[in-house]
This record gives sequence, C-alpha cells and structure tokens, in this order.
Amino acid sequence: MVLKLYLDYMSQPCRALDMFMKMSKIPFVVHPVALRKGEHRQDWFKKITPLRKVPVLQDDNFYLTESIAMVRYLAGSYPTEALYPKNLKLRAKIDEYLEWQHVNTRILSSKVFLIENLKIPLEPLETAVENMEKMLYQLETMFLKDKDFIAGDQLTVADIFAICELMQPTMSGRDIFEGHPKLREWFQRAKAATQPHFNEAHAVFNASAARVQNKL
Ligand SMILES: N[C@@H](CCC(=O)N[C@@H](CS)C(=O)NCC(=O)O)C(=O)O
Repeated sequence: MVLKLYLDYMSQPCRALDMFMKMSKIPFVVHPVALRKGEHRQDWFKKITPLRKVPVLQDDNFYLTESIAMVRYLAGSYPTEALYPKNLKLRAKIDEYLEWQHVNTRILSSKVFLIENLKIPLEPLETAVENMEKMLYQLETMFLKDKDFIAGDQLTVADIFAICELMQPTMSGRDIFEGHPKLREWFQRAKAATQPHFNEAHAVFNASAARVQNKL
C-alpha cells in the first residue's frame, strides 16, 4: 500500500513533510484533515492517533505521529540523502536544528500567529513578538551564521522545516525579517531551492493570508 499522509496545509509540519516527501520523490497520497472543521477530533481520527494532531504518516497498518520521527523513518527506506544526508556530522547538525526548533522557531512564531490572527489571548502580542525576535536572533547567529543554509552550503530538511514555521507569523502581512537581512536572504534562497513544492504546499496558507490582509 502506498504511504498515506494525513495533513492540513495550514499546519507547518504538514507542509514541511509534504515538501520533504515530494522533493525526495517518495510516493504518497494525501488524506486531508481539516482542523478548522474539527475533523481531527472525530472518532475515526482519534482511532489513528489519540493525540489528534496532524501530520500522521500511515505505512500499511503502521501509524506514526511527530513530523521529525517521520523524517527519520522515511530516511530508513527512501532516497532522502540529498535532504537528510547520512554523513554523521552533517546529519547531527541537521538534527541539532530539528530538536531546537520545536520549542523555539515553532512555538515562538506560532504564538505570534495565534495571538494576531486567531485572537487567542495567550499573552500580549508585544511579548510574543519580542520572544520571536530573540528566536530569530538565535537562528541567525547560532545556526545560520555565514552559511548559505542551516547545515552548510546545501539545502536540507532543516531549512524546509524552518521556512514552513516562519511563514506562520507572516499571515497578517507582518515582515518578520525587518532588521534581519541575512535571514531574509536565506529565506528567499531556501524558498527558491524548494520550488515548485514550496508554492504548492503554501497555496492554502497564501489564500488565507490574502483574505486576512484584505480585511485589514
Ligand atoms: N510536534 C508535532 C506537532 C503536531 C501539531 O501540533 N499539529 C497541530 C497542527 S500544526 C495540530 O494538529 N493541532 C490540532 C490541535 O492541537 O488541536 C509534529 O511535529 O508533528
């Protein structure tokens, strides 16, 4: 049976997985799970994952949650060398970012998105923006440094996860790279290196962003 990816294109790890699999030429089918319609809370999805979160990868009767675990699982059986190389030190640098991003890039950019767009009062927007700024500074100085991409001179899955997460706080038209010219250049470089998959994976997000920005 062909692999199945349960996803919602509004979700950052879902978009990253979709791009990673397509760029690695891994055959799979998409099973959409519309979060805004609450489909992830329906009984059929709860049977697949009690966590009720997307993405979920299905390989026959094997189900896997957690996007980074999926990257590692797929790397065991598919040609992912270009985006997730086996070289120990290179892979360790990619993993270093993938471990860091959960509670940094992801949480801190998501918070700005959730407060600004979904009006969820987690904390004052200024606090969330300040914390996102600190994260962007660390991303630039600890991970990117003077390299073209996070792990070196080639695009890897680390860049794919990073650019998908960093799209989320741009929903309102916010320019998150103001004062971060190096990050802006890297973002554009990574985006160009992942086309046409970046645009395809972000079509739903971009349509939603256009609606939000037209209302402003
Ligand atoms: N650490 C998980 C995060 C999964 C996650 O938080 N998914 C969100 C969408 S981005 C979700 O399904 N949220 C639904 C909910 O929490 O109700 C991964 O990397 O796969």
